[in-house]
Amino acid sequence: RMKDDYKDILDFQFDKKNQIAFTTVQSCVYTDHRKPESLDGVWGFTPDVFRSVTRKNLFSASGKDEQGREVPMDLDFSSMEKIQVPGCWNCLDDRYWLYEGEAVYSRTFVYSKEKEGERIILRVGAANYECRIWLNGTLLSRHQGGFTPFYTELTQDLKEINHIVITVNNRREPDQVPSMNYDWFNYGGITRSVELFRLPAVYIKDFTASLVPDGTYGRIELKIKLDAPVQGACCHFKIEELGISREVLTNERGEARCVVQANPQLWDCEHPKLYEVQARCLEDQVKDRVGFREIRCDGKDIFLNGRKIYLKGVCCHEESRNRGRIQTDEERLEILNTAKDMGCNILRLTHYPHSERMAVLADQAGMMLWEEIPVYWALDFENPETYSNAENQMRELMFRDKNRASVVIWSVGNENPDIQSRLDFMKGLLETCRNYDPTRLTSAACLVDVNTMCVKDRLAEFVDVVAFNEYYGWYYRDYEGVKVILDNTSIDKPMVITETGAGAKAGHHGGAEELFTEEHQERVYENQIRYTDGRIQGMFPWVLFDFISPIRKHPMQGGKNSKGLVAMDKATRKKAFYVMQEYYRNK
Ligand code: GCB
Repeated sequence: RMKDDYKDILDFQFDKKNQIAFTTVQSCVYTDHRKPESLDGVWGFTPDVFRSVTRKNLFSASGKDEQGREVPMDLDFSSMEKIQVPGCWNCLDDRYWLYEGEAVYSRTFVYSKEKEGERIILRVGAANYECRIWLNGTLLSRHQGGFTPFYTELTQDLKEINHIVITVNNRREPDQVPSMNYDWFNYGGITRSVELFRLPAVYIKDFTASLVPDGTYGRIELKIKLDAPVQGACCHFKIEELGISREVLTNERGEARCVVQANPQLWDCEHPKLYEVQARCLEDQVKDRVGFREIRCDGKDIFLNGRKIYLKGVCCHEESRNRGRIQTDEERLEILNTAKDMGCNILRLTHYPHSERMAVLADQAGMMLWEEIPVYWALDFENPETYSNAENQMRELMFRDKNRASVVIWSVGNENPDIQSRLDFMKGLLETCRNYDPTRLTSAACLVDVNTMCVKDRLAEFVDVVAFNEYYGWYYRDYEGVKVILDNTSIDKPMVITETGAGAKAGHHGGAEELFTEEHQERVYENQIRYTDGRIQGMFPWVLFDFISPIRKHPMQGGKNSKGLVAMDKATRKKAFYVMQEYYRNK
């Protein structure tokens, strides 16, 4: 036994050494028309506290372990418990509600080749938090970060009948992004779709269509990148509705780019006009529906297509009524409609990337989006691996949503301590955003100094829009605090309040000074409006819907953050909802 235990340790080290870098190795343009084959549905499932399934290689390709014994000995894949993908294991069974650790997913699929040279790429929409993928016994990839998609090429390891094993581990660790402590529920599992793409030998890996942000509203930039450095391939760009048809040859890096004169009807919240944009190159073709708009700041103001705007926002987590992180398009439309009905023009999708479907639907609905990564509260800012993980999550998010006109702000963090390592960390992220995407604004929820009562955060110098969270009337009972902060802060940039609010149990009534009543929440919002109106460029109440949070243990909260303007049923509107509705509708 001693020997076996020792062997386990060696296995584990072996496993560590063989971990594949977590940055996106493969990627491909993901749009509706690519028509992937879905691997969603029922998978085998088992929690694996000791990680024994992967450590002992229970699914080895030869069917034998290193000592020649038959495997699996301790597991029968065909009789595993069943789970739905996408899904959260926490909702599968009460036994798993608080499970944080590794779990194994398994299924088989049939592959039949359609064309010589074709390539098969697997896309996992999101798996929280660390994910490893084995195909027919071979470890192919590893990814960290619970909310962004990643790609793995399967071509080399495919057979006719294939066994795919995916491990997902949602154990919180100090060096992760987010780290140990946060105010939302740590749902585990494969939480978005798993799909297979059948692509030609050389395919279009990246595709961008955007308005050139030069204030003329008359130039569109179109770009593609092939996944191989093929030079001289003809790329045909087309936007039929605008009469645009252009052929460009790829350069030595396999990229083609052009800027065309155009006079598009611009995308905005009232007229969310989208155009079908196509690119064809070699044997591949991509299509997407894209809106063209310009967002920029000048001094203290924010302009959409040259028109000054006020951000009538609200924050929102990604959570369904009873399926954890998993939402349907109907539920997403319900969120967009509730926000629209409140008079909003922007949603802050906190505190991590929500499903790409939300951005697609927001494009169609005419709702601007603020998107962010979970650089939340304290992280291991000194750790270079933590940084590259955060940067990777940011890149994956930008790669995914860069053609969505609705997304106007990339936010790199929320309420992080103002220490030097954090400043360097954030400056790195902001530079990444600007270099990758000059067509959007950057922001972060900066810190308020409650002693000197002003926004005081070195990060403010580096973002386009200075955001801050404040809870005057709730964590600090003095309603006027926010006024004092605005009096004391002088920053020549747009300032927005990215969080403000108060807890209220839906249906609980009482005096306006009684905590957790709808009346108190109502009063908090009335005061917020009173003290901030005309002095800031946008506001995002915290939060549209109540949500589950393990740190909310007051009996009035019952395990939920109850600062929602609407209850968790997503239907019961609290009194404060109507205060914001009246304010936004008239603004
Ligand atoms: C915050 C956090 C948010 C919390 C909120 C609260 O500042 O950014 O994630 O949920 O406060 O309710 O305390």
